[in-house]
Formats: sequence, structure tokens, C-alpha cells
Amino acid sequence: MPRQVRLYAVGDVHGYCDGLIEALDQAGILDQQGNLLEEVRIVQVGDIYDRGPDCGRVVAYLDQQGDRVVRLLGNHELEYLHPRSCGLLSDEQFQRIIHSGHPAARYFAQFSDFSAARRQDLLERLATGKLLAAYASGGVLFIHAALLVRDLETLELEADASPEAMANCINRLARTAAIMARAGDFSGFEHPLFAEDGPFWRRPWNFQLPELIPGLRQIAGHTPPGRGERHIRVIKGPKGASLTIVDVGIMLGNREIQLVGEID
Ligand SMILES: [Mn+2]
Repeated sequence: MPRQVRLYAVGDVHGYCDGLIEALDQAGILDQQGNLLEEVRIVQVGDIYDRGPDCGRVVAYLDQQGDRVVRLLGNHELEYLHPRSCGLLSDEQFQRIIHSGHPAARYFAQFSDFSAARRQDLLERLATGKLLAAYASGGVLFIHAALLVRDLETLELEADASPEAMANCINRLARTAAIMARAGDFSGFEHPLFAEDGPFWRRPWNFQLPELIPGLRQIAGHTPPGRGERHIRVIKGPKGASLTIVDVGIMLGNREIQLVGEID
């Protein structure tokens, strides 16, 4: 009999390793060595890189936790891979752009932890299933920003598809794009799934609540709370649909993480 495990969702980390570890510690899920307890699993909903001081340490810490951690693709990881952004750039080209004073410099400066080596690492993880674009467990879909009814048409999925079917379809596309990109062809990331108004990028104020997929429970990150707020938020959609936003702003000093449930 496998023991029951407790599943938690952890929001955007953005290079704040100490903040991440404090959040896990406050949730009471670390052992004396600072590692995740054996019966704990976490889904980190993406955006490990950029803004903070320690993204390399965050990656190393999460790797050290082995299969207790599911890592998802955030828009910050995606922009390292996408041909519209850093996908085709060398380190020298990237540095030249962000120091150019060109209007594009500000956009690229958001992804300041980018390097070609990190792009290669992400492609390798995505191609081998160590980094996922979406995850499903216990009837909940985990994705970086939000999946909407219009995405189901793009993905050729039925409205009543299971969260597992949705995650499988999204992961198949991402994995194929990564395998192609590893071989030098980045066109797989031009699929509408990876567009700037797609499920890795859109903000809650850019869509209407009825656009949430009826009855689907989603957990996402991507958007920290507004000024004065510091907690996980829940947005309600049609027929019991919900979008739980677990980006509490670790980079702003906030430390809440979400218990999703106990699973076998
Ligand atoms: Mn994001």
C-alpha cells in the first residue's frame, strides 16, 4: 500500500531561494535538513528565474528534492525558449539587446537570467518530461496562468475532457516543441498554446469569468496580489469552475503556499 501523500502548490519563486524555503518551512513540510518531508509533494507552477538574486540555487534546491517536486513551465521559462524572444539568441546577442537602449531592451530585461546554457537545460528537461507544461492530480489542472474555453478549440479538446486529458495534450505539444528545438527548429513554440495571450501569459483582468472552463478547478501562479494583499486568491467561474492563484509574491516577502489535498 503506498502511503498517502500531501500535495501542495507553490507559486512563482523568481530567484528568491530563501523565501521559497521559508514558505515551505512555515507550512511545516520540511525536515531538519531543510528538505521536503517524505510524504510531501509540491507542484511549483513556474517562473523560477529572473528578478531575484538566486535562481541557480532555486533550481539546485528543487532538483535535490527529486520526484517530490513537479516543476511547471512559466512564461519566464517559455520566453527563454520562444523564437519571438530569447529562443534564437546567443548570450552576446542577448547582452547587446538589453544594453542597447532600443525599445525592445526593456522587454528583454525582464528575462535577465537568460543564458543559452539555461535555454539548453530547459529544453532538455522539457524534452524528457522533467519540466512539464501542465499537470493534473485529484481532478485539478495546474498551469502557469489559466486555461480558457477558447484554448480547448485550439487544442481540439472537448469541453468535458478530464484535467488529465488536458494536461496530456498540452505536455505532448510542449515536449514535441522542445525535442524539435533541441535539434535547432524552434517553430514548435509558435503554436497558439505558447502565444502571449495564451495559458502561460494571460492575466485575470484580460479575460471574463465565463471564459473559465465550466466545472474545471485550476491552480495557477503568474500574477502576484495587488498592493496590501498577500494571500492566495480564488476566482470563481461557471458550474463550479475555479482558478486558485497561488502566486502570493514570494519576491515581495509573502510566504503562503496551498495545500491541494491528500492523494494516494
Ligand atoms: Mn508568470
